[in-house]
Amino acid sequence: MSLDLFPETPAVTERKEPLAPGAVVLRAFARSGERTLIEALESVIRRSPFRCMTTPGGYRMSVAMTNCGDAGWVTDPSGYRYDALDPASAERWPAMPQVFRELAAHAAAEAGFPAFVPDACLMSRYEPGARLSLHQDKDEQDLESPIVSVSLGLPAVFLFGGQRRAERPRRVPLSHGDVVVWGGPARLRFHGVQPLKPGHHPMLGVCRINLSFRKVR
Ligand code: MD3
Ligand code: FE
Repeated sequence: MSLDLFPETPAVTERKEPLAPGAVVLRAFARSGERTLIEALESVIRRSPFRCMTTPGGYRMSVAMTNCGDAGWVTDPSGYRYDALDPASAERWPAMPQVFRELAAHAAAEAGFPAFVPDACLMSRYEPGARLSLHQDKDEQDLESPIVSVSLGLPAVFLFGGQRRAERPRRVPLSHGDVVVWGGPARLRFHGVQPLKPGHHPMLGVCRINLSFRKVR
């Protein structure tokens, strides 16, 4: 047996942390296969680049977004919706890479949601200062399915609120490779992301990327 003092791939310990009924954090779950995941992400954004969208209230979001899969979440001055076409290209969103689909299904199963087949993946890029204010995700027709979210790059503080906006949110730190599954009674809880702190990530540079997998139709 050899003693490897300097392994090329450091060992990562996956841990399952229940957050609330229906919500579980799978720490470091996306670390194995992270290179393939990032290559797939790069191929999607070559066809549908990140862009800052405008809210119905006329504000430009600080988070830049894009999508892959059969449907993509978009916002513009006329409202929020899921659309089969990327408004920037007038073409369909890039297909959801197989590694994305497999990671989402595997994480959902680990959290007690077998047979999760997402048809949309909203991809969000946070640069230092970018934030997401408290909101609910309820534009999806299928509220029985969970949402699986994958955090990559710089760490962020996730705000996990209650069923009502007024409930004070818990702060949940999320870092590179963490996956969260939100389903059942947690599905409609208010949530957001605190302004991203500056920093540099060895694989993704000066940003955090979140992939959120949904079943919208
Ligand atoms: C918690 N994105 O895109 S992960 C969003 O980290 C969004 O970029 C955050 O909220 C991010 O809408 C959070 C995804 C997420 C999605 C739905 C949820 C977290 C959730 C529903 C209930 C509770
Ligand atoms: Fe959300």
